[in-house]
Amino acid sequence: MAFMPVALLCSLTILSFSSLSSSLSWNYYYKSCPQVESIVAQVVHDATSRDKTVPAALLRMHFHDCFIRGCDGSVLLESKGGKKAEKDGPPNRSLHAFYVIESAKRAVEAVCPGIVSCADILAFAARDSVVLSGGPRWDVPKGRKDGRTSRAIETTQLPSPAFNISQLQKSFSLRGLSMEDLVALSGGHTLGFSHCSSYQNRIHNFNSTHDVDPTLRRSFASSLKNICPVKNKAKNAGTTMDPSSTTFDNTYYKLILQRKTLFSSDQALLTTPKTKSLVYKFATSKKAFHTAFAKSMIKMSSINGGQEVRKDCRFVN
Ligand code: HEM
Ligand SMILES: *[C@@H]1O[C@H](CO)[C@@H](O)[C@H](O)[C@H]1NC(C)=O
Ligand SMILES: *[C@@H]1O[C@H](CO)[C@@H](O)[C@H](O)[C@H]1NC(C)=O
Ligand SMILES: CC(=O)N[C@H]1CO[C@H](CO)[C@@H](O)[C@@H]1O
Repeated sequence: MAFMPVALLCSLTILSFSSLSSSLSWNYYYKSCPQVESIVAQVVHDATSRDKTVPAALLRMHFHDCFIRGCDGSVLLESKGGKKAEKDGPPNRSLHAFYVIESAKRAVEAVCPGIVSCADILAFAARDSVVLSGGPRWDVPKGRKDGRTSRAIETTQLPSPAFNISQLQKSFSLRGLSMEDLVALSGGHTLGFSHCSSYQNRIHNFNSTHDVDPTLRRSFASSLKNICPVKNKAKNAGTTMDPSSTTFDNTYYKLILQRKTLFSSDQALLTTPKTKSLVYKFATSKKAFHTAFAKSMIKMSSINGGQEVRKDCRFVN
């Protein structure tokens, strides 16, 4: 699998990014841009009232940003010349709503030019997205810098939906994240939508003995097959992550227990005693999920990277 060599090569760099996280602080913009969080919250709120898919998009965008080169806004950069940026790498189909971050940045620049990084704006926007969807609120550590590099090929460092538990554990631990972080953060899948291509492998030609992944509930697999036929499939076909896909509740964990989640990586959380007991805990208590999610988001969003404050989130200075 192409994932391994890249991941190994990059593991050292990723570890050194996470050790920089102590450079973040809670009151970073206290004097230089006290209004920044309310400005971003307003932009995210307005965008969400026009398009309900915005919160899921921004939450996932922040995750992708943090997992590649640390949370440094690398996901926001445009491809330049022949050099394709992360945005144009393979698992980019669900990344959208970049315009929301760009418009928040413009609004912030109008008040405090050159002060607030795009990476921080994305971290605020991800938090605001969760709050707007009925999830927990947390204080975002601040002071990230924007990076100057974004490479499409590096999106292969993102965990794949076909990953098993050991592959997921490895991907998270390379970034200083634990199994508890893995279970809590996977709860982001209570929001949003997935295209057929992300779970097609589970419902057609799964392996040489099973056409359909036997860990999927049969009735659920049939409905997925109707949405995603092998042939004549609509390019944008897919399904919501959970029936309450705009609400930040704990339905996702209940669905795992019912074998009705879309990805092998979701179902894999039942395959070790430790992760399984966390799935039970979060399925039983929305409060426990919310508390754990907030804590793990602070950890994930503290994986630091860049070196400048970009003027425009799409281009390096
Ligand atoms: C554990 C490893 C993870 C894997 C393998 C994974 C994989 C995926 C895949 C394949 C999709 C669907 C893409 C598509 O077909 O459109 C998706 C969507 C999504 N993911 Fe994850 N993900 C993981 C972790 C996370 C984390 C940590 C978060 C945030 C905390 C997150 C938040 C989301 C959201 C909100 C969506 C819906 C996006 C939208 O509707 O625009 N995921 N994920
Ligand atoms: C997970 O997948 C990897 C790579 O295919 C394999 O080496 C490993 O044994 C698998 N682990 C489990 C727990 O299935
Ligand atoms: C196919 O997958 C099922 C469920 O994971 C497993 O039990 C079976 O051994 C697999 N078959 C092959 C040939 O790998
Ligand atoms: C929206 C977008 O940028 N899509 C790109 C995703 O990546 C593929 C290549 O893997 C491009 O062909 C798409 O244009």
